[in-house]
Amino acid sequence: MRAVITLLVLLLSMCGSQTWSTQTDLHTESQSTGAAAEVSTQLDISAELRELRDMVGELRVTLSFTRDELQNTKDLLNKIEVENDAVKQRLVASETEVVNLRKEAAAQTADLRSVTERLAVTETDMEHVKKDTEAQHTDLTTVKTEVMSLIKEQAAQEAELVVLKTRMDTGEAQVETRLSASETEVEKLKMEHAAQEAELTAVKTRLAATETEVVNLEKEITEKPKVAFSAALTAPIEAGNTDLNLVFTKTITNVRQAYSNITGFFTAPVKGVYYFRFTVMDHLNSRRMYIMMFKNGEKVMHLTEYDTDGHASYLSSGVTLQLEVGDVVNMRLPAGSRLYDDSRNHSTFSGFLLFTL
Ligand SMILES: [Ca+2]
Repeated sequence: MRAVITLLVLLLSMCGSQTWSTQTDLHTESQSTGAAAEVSTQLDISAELRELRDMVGELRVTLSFTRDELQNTKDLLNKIEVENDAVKQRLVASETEVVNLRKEAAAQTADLRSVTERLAVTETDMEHVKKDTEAQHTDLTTVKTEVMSLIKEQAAQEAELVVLKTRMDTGEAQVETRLSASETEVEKLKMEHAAQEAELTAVKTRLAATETEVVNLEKEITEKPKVAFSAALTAPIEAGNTDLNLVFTKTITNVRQAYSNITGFFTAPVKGVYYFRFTVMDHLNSRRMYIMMFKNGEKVMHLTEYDTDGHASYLSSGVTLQLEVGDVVNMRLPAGSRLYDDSRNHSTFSGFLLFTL
């Protein structure tokens, strides 16, 4: 703005100076020539006036041009002012930014100090780490030596392992052979075991049957009537003119009391099959010995022996009889016959139940 005003003043002063200088020149020339040449002077003045008018016209054109230029300058100035305001705003923003940057710089400075301090600590730690690393390096060397030793040992162990594997493979082959043989034997034993189990089952079945039979037999024996007797004469006896009913008075055995040592009769207590036997003795010389057995009064047996030497001879026999309850059996001595006995039981009569019917 100041520059524009200065320019205007300069232009005006230039126009004034030209006018002044012209007037001055005119005054000076009029003094020099004097009034002598008044007509020519007036012509010169008119010429000069026209010249001045032309100059004024030129000045006016120049002024108009200057005005336009001034207006352009004003517009430029306004534009510059607008730009200046924008620049100011940017400047304010920049200043604010500068303030912020300063703050950040201060903060960064503080951080830098902190980092520096930490760096110092880190460097100290680094020294320690270096020392530790050196120590570890020494240890590492020791460990490497040990590792080399271990590698050698491992190689030796691997060689030994190969030997052991070979032995193990051989052993496995032998074991497999033996295992196969054992398995075959096991199969054979299993079959034998199965056969034995079957046999055992059969034996158990038979045993059970036998046990049942034993129980039944025991029951039968327990429940079976028990009849048995033996008796002896104890002394010599002789029949007269008639047959003599023999009474074996000395009872040796008499289960169920079916034999009577008073009558000499056996009386069947149950229906069944019985066995009877007898033995009689005498020592005769040229004489017959006789003995008879009767069932319900009917003769069952009649035996005889002719003796000549006077020494002991025996008649002995037995018979199986089927008897009903109440049937009787007894021994008789024919008339004129005799028998001998003493405490030694040379002459006896025995009988027992075989089974019931
Ligand atoms: Ca004899």
